[in-house]
Amino acid sequence: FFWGLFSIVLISSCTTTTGQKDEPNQAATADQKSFPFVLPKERPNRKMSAAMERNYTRYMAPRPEDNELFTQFRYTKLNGLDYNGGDGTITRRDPSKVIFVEGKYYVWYTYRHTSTPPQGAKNSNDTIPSTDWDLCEIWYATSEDGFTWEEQGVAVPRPPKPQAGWRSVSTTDILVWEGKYYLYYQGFLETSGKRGDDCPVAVSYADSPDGPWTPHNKIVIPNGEEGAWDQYSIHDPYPLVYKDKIYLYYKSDFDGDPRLVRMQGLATADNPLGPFTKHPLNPVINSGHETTLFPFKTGIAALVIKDGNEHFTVQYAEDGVNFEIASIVSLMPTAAGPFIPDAFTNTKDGRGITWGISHITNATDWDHNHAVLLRFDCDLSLDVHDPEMKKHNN
Ligand code: AAL
Repeated sequence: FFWGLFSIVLISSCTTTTGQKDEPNQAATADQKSFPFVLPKERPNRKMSAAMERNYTRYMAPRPEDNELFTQFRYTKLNGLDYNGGDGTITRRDPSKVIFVEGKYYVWYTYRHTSTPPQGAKNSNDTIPSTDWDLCEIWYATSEDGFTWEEQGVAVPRPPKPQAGWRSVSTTDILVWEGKYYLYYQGFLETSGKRGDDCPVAVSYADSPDGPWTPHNKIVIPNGEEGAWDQYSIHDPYPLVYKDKIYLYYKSDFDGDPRLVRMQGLATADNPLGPFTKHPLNPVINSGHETTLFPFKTGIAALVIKDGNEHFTVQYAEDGVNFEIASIVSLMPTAAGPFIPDAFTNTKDGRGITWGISHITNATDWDHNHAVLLRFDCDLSLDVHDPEMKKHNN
């Protein structure tokens, strides 16, 4: 009886739906009508509730399936990287963007191999790390298919004291500019947890992605002046080439003041070694943790991950500066480093991304604290059928 009744209700509601679908909008009677079951792609010419109004104005399309900046993320374990049985002594985290050079993908990341897992700032010393990203080096791996990776070893070691990074170098990202390669990274001058996280950004460069890397030995993005939003740290440097310049986005975090949260800023330059000019409208994104962006159409799209009012959104700025929410998503890749075919081509027609490397962390107890790299796949590309993209899509 129940299923019979249910089918009658279903059939009659479908009939109503079909009936309503083709009806023209009549503003005069709109207020009395219920909203059509089939969501119109264009904003209907009728008075709408705040929620329905927002559905047409806030996102890139009223339905997620029509929104080019909506996706569901999928994850795959990587082959080839050893974690010592997950005992916390080896970590790989905060991967760079992935690049493709002469038949191989490359990724750089924060690497730690210590005799113990992190023990917190108080118990740390020259060999015991305080946090997962303390006492680290920048290592790299290559792959032919994006799933099986061969670790190649160190790219940027810790420089001697007192240079920026003597305590730890971490959270790197890659720029390719005029045929040369640049790795930007956080250079710790003290243990993380004892204000070491107040670190600036340093850079090393090379003629080949396999190195050797020459440290520039100068801070390339300094912390902001006293009282500035980025006074305490410049983290997660993330360079792209846009509008003939280097657009380097970064995170700062207001030193944990509970009234303020992590946000993202922009610094631009004509030369990879600087000087970088911080954008006068900084911060340009009001949320997010690790920094992940890519050229999209004429502008820049951002994965806004983890922190802030607008966490778990994909955002878009037509000018690379004024970001708006394009979609709300779930299960975002943490610290995502996408493969972006046009990251450095100065494109005015960004095509988006389909995969990359991210990390997951076990941060629940100090004894096993470490992070693991994994692959994410997504549909944030305008060209899933483009042969060039397909080649890299596997
Ligand atoms: C990360 C990044 C930066 C922070 C720490 C290590 O995920 O945001 O690199 O400093 O956490």
